[in-house]
Amino acid sequence: FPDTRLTLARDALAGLSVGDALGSQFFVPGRRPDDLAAGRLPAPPWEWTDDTEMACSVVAELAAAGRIDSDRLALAFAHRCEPYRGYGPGAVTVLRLIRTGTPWPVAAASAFDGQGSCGNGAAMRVAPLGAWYADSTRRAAEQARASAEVTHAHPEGVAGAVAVAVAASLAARARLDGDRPEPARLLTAVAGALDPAGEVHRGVRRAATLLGHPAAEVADALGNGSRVTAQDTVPFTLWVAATLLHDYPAAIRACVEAGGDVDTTAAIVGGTVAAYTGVGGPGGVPEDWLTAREPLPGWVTTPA
Ligand code: R7I
Ligand code: MG
Ligand code: MG
Repeated sequence: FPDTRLTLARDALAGLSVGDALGSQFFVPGRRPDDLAAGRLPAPPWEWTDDTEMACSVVAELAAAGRIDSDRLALAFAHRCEPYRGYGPGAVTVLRLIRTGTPWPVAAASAFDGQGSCGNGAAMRVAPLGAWYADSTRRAAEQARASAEVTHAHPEGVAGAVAVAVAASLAARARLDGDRPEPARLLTAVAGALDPAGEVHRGVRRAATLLGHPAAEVADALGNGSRVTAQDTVPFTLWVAATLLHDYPAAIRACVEAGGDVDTTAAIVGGTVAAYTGVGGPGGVPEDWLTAREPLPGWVTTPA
């Protein structure tokens, strides 16, 4: 199983990074979502952002240690952070504190006047971790929590990460089993892993009632990430992933058309869907999209 874990996580990372890099192209003024629908791709290279940089650290940590060691992950996030990659304002501060010696629990708890961050940054980087734990949604949820808490102390920020990791775990498991999971069952299983008092939980439950509705209406109802929080991002992304789990390009187009925090919705959806479809092949991450994406850092493609 160890080689399988790495393959699944790498495929999810490919889908996440292509989603992030292509999605962020639509922040450029004048880029129109219908160009993508018509098959007109932005000119390469598509540069990836903080979503990919942090996901690479998660995968590198899993490959090196076989699990999440929060202390090591905090240092990896802090030291590998290239500030121009578009990090959220809370994340910039938390990572600077960690870099200058503040223990991560103190740094993460200090964000947003002591509430901790409920940004979508813990969810955006976690799909490959879910794919790594294709054999256990329980383990995926527990390790997602450990990976989230390093920067996101707010319970909704953590819940967003748990939700995405459980979805990616189920997606990868379905791929191994040759199954095609029912969207409703997938969303119900994700909701079952979350605190029923939380907003992310409520959003995922609501997503399950909107299956079959037009994506634009669903984005309107659930949020498209424009507030950059887990609550406003994760329910819609899991609706897209559940609905289009077999079709990576269509899933990414749905994110681009919905607008909002497109690099991050496409990163979450891309990572989760690619855990199921893989790269190349029918419905998978297209090879020419992968080539157009800026190469990933050497430390994740060829680990020591
Ligand atoms: O969560 P985080 O790493 O941001 C990730 C996003 C993605 O879109 C990336 O592509 C990148 O662009 O940034 O960074 P944070 O700064 O911790 O959180 C992001 C945003 O969530 C903040 O700027 C706030 O708008 C919002 N937010 C909160 N608002 C009110 N109260 C996060 N926590 C709070 C809060 O407690
Ligand atoms: Mg980003
Ligand atoms: Mg973003």
